[in-house]
Amino acid sequence: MGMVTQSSQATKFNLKDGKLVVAHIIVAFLALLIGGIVGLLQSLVRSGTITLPANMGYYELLTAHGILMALIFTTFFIIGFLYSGVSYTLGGKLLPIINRMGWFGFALMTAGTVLGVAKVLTGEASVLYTFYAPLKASPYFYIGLALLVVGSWISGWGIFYQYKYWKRTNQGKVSPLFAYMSVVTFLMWQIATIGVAAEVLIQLIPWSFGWVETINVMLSRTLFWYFGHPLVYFWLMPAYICWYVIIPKIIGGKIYSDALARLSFILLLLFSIPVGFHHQLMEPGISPVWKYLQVVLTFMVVVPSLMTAFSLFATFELNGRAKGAKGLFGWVKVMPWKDVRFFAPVMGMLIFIPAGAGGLINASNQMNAVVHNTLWVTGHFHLTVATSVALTFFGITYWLLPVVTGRVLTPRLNKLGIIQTIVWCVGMLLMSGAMHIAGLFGSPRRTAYTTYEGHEDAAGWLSYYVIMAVGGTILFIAVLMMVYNLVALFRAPRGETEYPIGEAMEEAQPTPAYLDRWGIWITLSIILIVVAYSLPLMHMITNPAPGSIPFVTW
Ligand code: HEM
Ligand SMILES: [Cu+2]
Repeated sequence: MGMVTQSSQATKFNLKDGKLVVAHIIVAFLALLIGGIVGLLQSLVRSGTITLPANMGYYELLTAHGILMALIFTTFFIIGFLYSGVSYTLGGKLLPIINRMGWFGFALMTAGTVLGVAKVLTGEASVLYTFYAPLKASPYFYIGLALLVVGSWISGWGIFYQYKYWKRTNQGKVSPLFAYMSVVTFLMWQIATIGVAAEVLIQLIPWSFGWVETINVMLSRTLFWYFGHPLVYFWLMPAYICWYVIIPKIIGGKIYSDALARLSFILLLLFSIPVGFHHQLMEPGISPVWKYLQVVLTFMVVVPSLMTAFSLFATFELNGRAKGAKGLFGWVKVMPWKDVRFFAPVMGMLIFIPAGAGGLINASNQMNAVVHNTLWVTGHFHLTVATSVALTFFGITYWLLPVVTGRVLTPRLNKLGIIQTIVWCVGMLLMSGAMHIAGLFGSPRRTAYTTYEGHEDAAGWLSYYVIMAVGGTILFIAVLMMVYNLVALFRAPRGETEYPIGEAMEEAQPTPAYLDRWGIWITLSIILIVVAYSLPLMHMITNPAPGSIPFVTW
């Protein structure tokens, strides 16, 4: 196995596949727009600035926001982005059957989205995006979610199949890094979504139709978080693909090490699934032994995270030095800060440093007891998914949309993109900062405006809620700017934009063949899952607490 060959890479993007990518991006940004409107309303309600009309509940809004942002915006964008890179790097076009699978997956996901969101907006599913039992939504809400998951499976299978086809027709060659990472991402997704599919199909749907009377609540929450933690890595891994593969090309540098990048993705596959209990640390009914084991496995994710940080900064520094930068930090100055394709994802990366530190706090049993279910947690994931991931996705959009539609990013749009990124960061630092602090003072998440009967603790939270509302308003402006920029990208001048795929450094070690031995990695992943989950799951099933009838509390 020698150098990373990208010989089969096309020079021009296949515009037929481009349409599929565009369709995913449009749904993603529609979700961002509607989710943004709802987010703004929430931050205004919480601060007591506005009161909702009597027929609209806070939980209705919060459910819509969580679903549209965390599930719809992310999943559609990710599939569009990964399909674009798979089409471009694996032969220059998707096999016709895979293009059709992509459209079929898209159709199922869109149908599921419309059904699920409709049920939320008609007030039949105010169960939040975690849809915890025993809160009960309309069965059609869960069916919508199931369609979303099944649609994403079909798209994922398309990626596996295109990869397999490429390997067969390019024997002996190292696969393109982008495609490899896409396969790992969807393998992880495939294994993780089995949990939520089981919860929805076996437990929630029969129970909400009334076919069975009660539900095993502990089991349902455990199945949810078996999926819920890897979900956050499903958001993150595509952002890492941009950081590892795209950014080096944009700055005119090289990927530090192809093998290291692949290994870090394998570690993410192994250590993102058997760890869901770190979301259930405060729950009774799970023995501390299993919580302890899963927390240890959680902290293993530090390894691929630091590998990622190391190789990104190595790429930056080596590239800076090649451009003549001197001194310890001289390379910082020669980075292309005025290029939104670099600036937006890099702001995401920088914010990921404090965001990740917050995550270590959340995952630590004792400290989790302090922040659990407070606004701190909401502040945390607005830094991770709503900034690190979202800004990276925005940064991708500024070149991806021109690539797949045969247009070019104009200097004016680039500038608007930079401004949009700055406005997002300012709004988010205010909103998320206030959430973190209010949370440390004990303010609960997921609550509308209340003074708790004039309690003095609650009075102390109010000024932070006002900062949250100001930040939320600024953020909403940034959402509108992003949507404006997206529309402008569709009307940008025609021309050719290169798909920015980085290449590995010449002197890097050759990529070892064992990284492509999927059997080994899937087996290892399953072993870890079995070790971490089988006994506690068996315990929950054989010694269940009394099952719960459904509750509709709104
Ligand atoms: C205009 C931009 C945004 C604003 C103003 C905003 C505001 C808020 C507020 C005020 C809350 C609720 C706090 C509570 O009562 O617990 C919230 C929750 C949430 N937000 Fe955002 N947000 C924005 C963007 C985003 C983005 C881009 C994402 C993800 C990609 C996101 C994901 C979430 C999630 C998952 C929740 C939790 C819902 C729940 O607890 O069930 N938000 N947001
Ligand atoms: Cu987690």
